[in-house]
Amino acid sequence: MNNLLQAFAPAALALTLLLPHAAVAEEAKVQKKLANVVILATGGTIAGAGASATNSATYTAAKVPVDALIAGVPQLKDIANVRGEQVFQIASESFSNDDLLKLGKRVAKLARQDDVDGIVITHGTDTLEETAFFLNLVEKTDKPIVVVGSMRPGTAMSADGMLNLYDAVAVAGDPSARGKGVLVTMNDEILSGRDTGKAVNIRTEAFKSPWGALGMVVEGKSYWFRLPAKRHTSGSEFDIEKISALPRVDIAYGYGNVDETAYRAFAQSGAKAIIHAGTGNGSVSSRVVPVLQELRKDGIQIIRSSHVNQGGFVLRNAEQPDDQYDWVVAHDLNPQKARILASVALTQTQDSKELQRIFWEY
Ligand code: DAS
Repeated sequence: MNNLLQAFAPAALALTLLLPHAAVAEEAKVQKKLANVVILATGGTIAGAGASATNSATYTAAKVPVDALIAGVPQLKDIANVRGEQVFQIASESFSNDDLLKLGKRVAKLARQDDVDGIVITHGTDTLEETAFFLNLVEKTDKPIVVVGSMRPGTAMSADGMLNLYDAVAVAGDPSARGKGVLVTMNDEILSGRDTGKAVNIRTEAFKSPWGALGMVVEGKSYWFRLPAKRHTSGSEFDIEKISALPRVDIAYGYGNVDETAYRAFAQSGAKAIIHAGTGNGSVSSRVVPVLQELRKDGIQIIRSSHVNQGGFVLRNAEQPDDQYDWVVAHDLNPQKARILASVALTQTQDSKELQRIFWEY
């Protein structure tokens, strides 16, 4: 018996030495701390439902509740501890300034919690770019905030919402996503909330940035290639906690045969600024220039942007004498993003030179 024991002793010894390590390694794998990610649901196509699997474009948005969205992607529990809140259940074309404030304040409260590592917002794609930019301006946190939508409802063949949501949770729980501003995950890409926009309304590859994606998500792993250059989140001078209302800012579209009607209507409705969504370089029809000069004299801020798709770029005193007229230019921001920035900036200043600084910096 002794010989038997002696023969196995070294192996037994090795086993006793190895087992704890193997067990610990297994234990560690099982116990690998998963990030705590909160999903704030607001509606949109990602929560949409159609009558059949062939209805990829005909469906009703904002039907599926957040817990069903989470249950629809069981793999989420492998990459994060996820819980959901239903903030709204609306199609995003119906978002209001009050909705932006309510959502922004909820995000800020969660971001302050030590048991929250990242936040995902499921959102309709129509105004997703506006909400993402708004949060980018006013959330004083470095924690990842990821806005995500889908172009097809979950009931359709090749629905894109499940993977978009999986990617969003993966990025929101990834420490490497900290400090990169508000992000958007769509179609495997990680886009900047500042400059991404919906460029196509009928394909899953719908969101573009004129300056390129920040990175990619592949099988739940983030790959980064560039960083935002403009001020955002914790580096922003704006704070959602200090904003109780967003001043009215409207957008008037420039086109051939345009006249003063829309601009005057917005002024009479109390707009504090009018975004001129101009042709080309933010150009202004000769029929409209005198009206904008008059409205400026009445105290309304005039901001020239461009409605060209994917990358308008408006410079001061090009096309119009902005210095002489005391107008502001929106730089590379499209009209709907210019509206968001103007509204946030007007909570802090009425000075057109300060507004122009803000448009250069954000
Ligand atoms: N109506 C669109 C919206 O809610 C649907 C979508 O694309 O999400 O923005």
